[in-house]
Amino acid sequence: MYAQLVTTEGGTPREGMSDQERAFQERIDRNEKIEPKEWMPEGYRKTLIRQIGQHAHSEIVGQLPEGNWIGRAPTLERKAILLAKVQDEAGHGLYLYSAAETLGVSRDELLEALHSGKMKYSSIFNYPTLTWADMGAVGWLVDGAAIMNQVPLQRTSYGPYARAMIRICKEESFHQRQGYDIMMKMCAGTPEQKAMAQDALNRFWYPSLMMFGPSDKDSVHSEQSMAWKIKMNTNDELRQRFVDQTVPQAEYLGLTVPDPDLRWNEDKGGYDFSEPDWSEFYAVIAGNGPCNAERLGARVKAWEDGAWFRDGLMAHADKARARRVAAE
Ligand code: BYC
Repeated sequence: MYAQLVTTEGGTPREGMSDQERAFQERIDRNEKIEPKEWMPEGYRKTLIRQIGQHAHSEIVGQLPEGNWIGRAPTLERKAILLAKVQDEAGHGLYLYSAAETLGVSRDELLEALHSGKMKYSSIFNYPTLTWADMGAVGWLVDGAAIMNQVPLQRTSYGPYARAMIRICKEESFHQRQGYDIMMKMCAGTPEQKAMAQDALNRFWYPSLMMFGPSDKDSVHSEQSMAWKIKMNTNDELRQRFVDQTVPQAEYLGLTVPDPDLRWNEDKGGYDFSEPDWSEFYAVIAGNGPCNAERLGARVKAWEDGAWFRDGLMAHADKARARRVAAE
């Protein structure tokens, strides 16, 4: 069932389009939003299910590396802020699963695909969070990269996805600021605290660059997804924007971006920088990153531990339905 839903078709050349497909593409070109019950090409629907589903999974798996620090936050205030952020990620997952459901896939099917490894989630969450400074780096860099990718998605062509993104982006900017605030505090602290902040930047820099996906020449889906306005920018465009925005922030903190080849390029009006190690990226998305097994194991356990609760809800819903039918 799931394979049928997510296998992305290899693109829709305009010249081979049916009248219906051409009319659809013209709506996209006019920036009209596509709504759930309207006709859409099968490939468009499947690409959206893949992307929105992966995005939803990233939100709920993304709770784990930070959830790891709630019990060890250094102050009550930091604990309350981190708790709120991690709860927000659960909310983002719910908006996105709901948006995916409007395309005809159930939440259970999506979760089953996550748990069986058929569906991906963002590579970044397969890296460990080793120190409190990692909470700063994750908020600053990971949420910063997420915002860079997600702000343009507020204009994506599928209505429910675009609308979910508006609220998510508002919350993500709070997340990014709380991360940067942790980094500022640590960089203004003792030499040991500043060294922890530098170490966190060193470990999270390249994995954050990988969040934008492979370089454009290797991106499988970008061309078709951009024609359908499911994606608004290429992976490399967003990665460049992220580097240009983040390097001055690192300088303000007095930290060094771990890239000896990082240089401002006057001609292009942006930084030249080293590419991530793409073999590491492909290993991580194939399931062989440092924490893949742990992350997936935690999600599967949460699903199994919650079975009694789902059963209870269903039993209640069945009883309520039976009472309604009896009363009619
Ligand atoms: N991780 O053709 P491409 C967050 C896969 S975190 C894993 O360029 P596409 C958050 C890709 O799926 C961010 N897999 O793909 C922050 C494809 O494989 P399949 C979540 C990746 O889809 C803080 C293959 O590589 N955000 O929100 O056009 C706390 C070829 O790539 C990754 C979103 O999901 C990766 N980094 O472009 C909590 C945003 N990159 O599927 C949560 C929406 C690529 O063919 N998604 N792959 O097997 C997107 O914008 C796009 O899906 C991507 C990839 C830019 C990520």
